[in-house]
Amino acid sequence: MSLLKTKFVEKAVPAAADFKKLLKEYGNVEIGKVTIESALEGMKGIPALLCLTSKLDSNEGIRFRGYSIPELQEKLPKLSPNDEPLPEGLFYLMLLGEIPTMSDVEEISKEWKKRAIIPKHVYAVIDAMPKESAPMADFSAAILALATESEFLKAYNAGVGKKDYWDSTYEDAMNLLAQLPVIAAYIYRKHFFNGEVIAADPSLDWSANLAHMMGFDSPEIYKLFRLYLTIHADHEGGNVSAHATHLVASALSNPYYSYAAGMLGLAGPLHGYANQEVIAWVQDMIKEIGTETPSKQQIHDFCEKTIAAGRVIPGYGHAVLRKTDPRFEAQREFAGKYCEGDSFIQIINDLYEVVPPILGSLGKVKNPWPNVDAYSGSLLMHYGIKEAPFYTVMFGVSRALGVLASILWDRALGMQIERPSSFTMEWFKEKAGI
Ligand code: HAX
Repeated sequence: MSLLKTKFVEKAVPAAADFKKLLKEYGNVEIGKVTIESALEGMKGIPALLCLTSKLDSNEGIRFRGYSIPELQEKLPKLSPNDEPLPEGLFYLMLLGEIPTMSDVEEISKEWKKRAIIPKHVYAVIDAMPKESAPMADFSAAILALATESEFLKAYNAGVGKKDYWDSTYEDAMNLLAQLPVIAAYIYRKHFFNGEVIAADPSLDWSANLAHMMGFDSPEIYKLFRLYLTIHADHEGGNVSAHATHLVASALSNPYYSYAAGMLGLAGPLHGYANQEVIAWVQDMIKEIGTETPSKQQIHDFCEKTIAAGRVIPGYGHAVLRKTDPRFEAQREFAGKYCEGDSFIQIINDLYEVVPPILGSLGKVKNPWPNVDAYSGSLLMHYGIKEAPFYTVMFGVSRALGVLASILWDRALGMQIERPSSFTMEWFKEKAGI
């Protein structure tokens, strides 16, 4: 058994006992109130989920097992002091709650390289998708096609007992994490480079290999991919992709089905698709204004026009955050270091000045500040990855780290099927005293 798996069992066994004790002895303790608004407006704020891997504070932003993004950049193993953290290390941290050593990270890296085997029929499924299908549709279809390999499915069908579900889930999670960059790069090359596939380079880490297989090789772009795949990995349990993965897994669906469900949620414009929309929207702005260097007043007028048309400004606002997203800040810092003089990035920076007062003035937007998606596409564009429809796939590769670590814990703790109650409109009206 690998060190990671051994350590996981060592932690999972006492944690499962704690979980059972909490339920048995304190199950009837009240932990929050539910209002008509919280129930009817997307269940926001209702304390209803357990998430071990990360926690989102509305003002401070995300912390992964207690560590902020700048702390991860300082503490997680890196290939050199000025590099970005290796996401392999973040997976270790999210799974075990401990900062790994470089040798822990190397072990994961080695294991993922060994497991990165894609059965032929998965490529056939991707090839069979029409050229017009969105890369996220190809990605989700490929993940479902991979489920033929599910160790969980095999173990379940062989009659394995509940307490061992985590074991085959672990195998599936590790296999999927190994397979995803290969699949993502294959989809990228199919859509935008006539299907000319580039083989993995065994000397590269997980992130650099994704860049390499997509056709991009430079120390700076490898660094960007390490940052990108780190910051998109997790955003506690209630966001659509994490919650969908957890919900579907709660029905004992295998990790492939569960993660595919999460990806279909990530593909929505109010979630991960926003990273594509930002680019399309800024490109429309450039076209309409007729210059790649619009003034702040011109940007302001275009934003007002978007709002007047009843549309949202993509990349701004958040269901939980109430300040600028630290994932936005991390990318802005990267751009400040490496992308000086880029006119597209200048527009993204100008939007940061222009948009918040406009959204604030509407009086209804709870968070006028930018989220992760406001910046990510512009950085990829800077390095020549101009195909925005692919961006959500990259987000999805990263998000796998968090949601798969989470469903592993769901299995280890023996979590039950999720089944909240729903009520009729009459019931809500009666509660309101109408
Ligand atoms: N532009 C214009 N109006 C906005 C807005 C924006 N960026 N953000 C919120 N609003 C509007 C809402 O549409 C809503 O209007 P109505 O009452 O007329 O329906 C009102 O302000 C209140 O919304 P809210 O409570 O502030 O925000 P929600 O929690 O309902 O929604 C969203 C959060 C992220 C979905 C929202 O801010 C939005 O649509 N943003 C733009 C899309 C986007 O960037 N999505 C990515 C979010 C981060 C993420 O998940 N990344 O993957």
